[in-house]
Amino acid sequence: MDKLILTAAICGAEVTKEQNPNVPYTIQEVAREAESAYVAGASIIHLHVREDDGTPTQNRKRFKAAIDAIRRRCPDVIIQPSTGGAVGMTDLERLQPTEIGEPAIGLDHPEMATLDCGTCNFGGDEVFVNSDRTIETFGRIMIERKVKPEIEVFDKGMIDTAAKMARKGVILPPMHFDLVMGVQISATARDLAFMVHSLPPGATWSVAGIGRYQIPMAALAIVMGGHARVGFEDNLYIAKGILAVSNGELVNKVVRIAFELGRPLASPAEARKILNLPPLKI
Ligand code: KMH
Ligand code: ZN
Repeated sequence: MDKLILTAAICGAEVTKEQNPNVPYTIQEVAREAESAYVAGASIIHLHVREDDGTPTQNRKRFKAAIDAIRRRCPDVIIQPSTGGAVGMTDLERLQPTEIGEPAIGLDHPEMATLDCGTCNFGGDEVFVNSDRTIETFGRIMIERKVKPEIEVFDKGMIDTAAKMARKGVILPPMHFDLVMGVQISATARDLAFMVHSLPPGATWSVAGIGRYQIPMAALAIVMGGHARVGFEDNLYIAKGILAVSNGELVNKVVRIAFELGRPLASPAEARKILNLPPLKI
């Protein structure tokens, strides 16, 4: 079994300071939260950015400022911008973070970015739209820009869509998936096993359990040989009724479980190897 890669989704586009005052909006807050997760053991930061008032944005300058600030505090962490953005954004808006270089680590592109492989209901009237044409366009652009996709899937059909896109040559192997459990497909052990057994051969995977399922899903991934994503984007609580003080606190909880279960943690360099990313030249 590979060492455990922990991703911290530190901010998201939907959660607010009204729900948990520790949700980061400003660049300084984003960098603080990234550092808390990195110090606790996260090797990937899944990144959304906000305006100072909390409005989600995909503005490339705002992403660049956030990435530079994170990089100063976390020299070797893998930064994975979102191309999902927020519900209702256009494809062009969403793609902006793929245009940003990372000169501090000698790259003219981000190492990774998300690639959402289907449309999904987000509650109420909110629909997160990803047509086949969008997925194909994003896949092609990521190949052109040398950005490794983290393929986000919210149900089993999206895994099949990703496999179809791979057959078309717009997603390259080895594929890395993030299985989002508890938005569309239920966050149960049975459904997680079903998702994992539906992955294309050779794929790696992490799980993002939503809300109270975050830590139980991470625990399942630890024993199943997958990887795990935690953080405020998906869950704001460290225990029932108790708000988490930082993303680092959530990462630390999973690190403790992994230690007890005997699964060692991957460093960023080890995560790059597992994900088939080139090593850093710094
Ligand atoms: N905020 C959602 C609309 C991603 O980061 O790629 C999209 C999302 C997925 O969070
Ligand atoms: Zn996201």
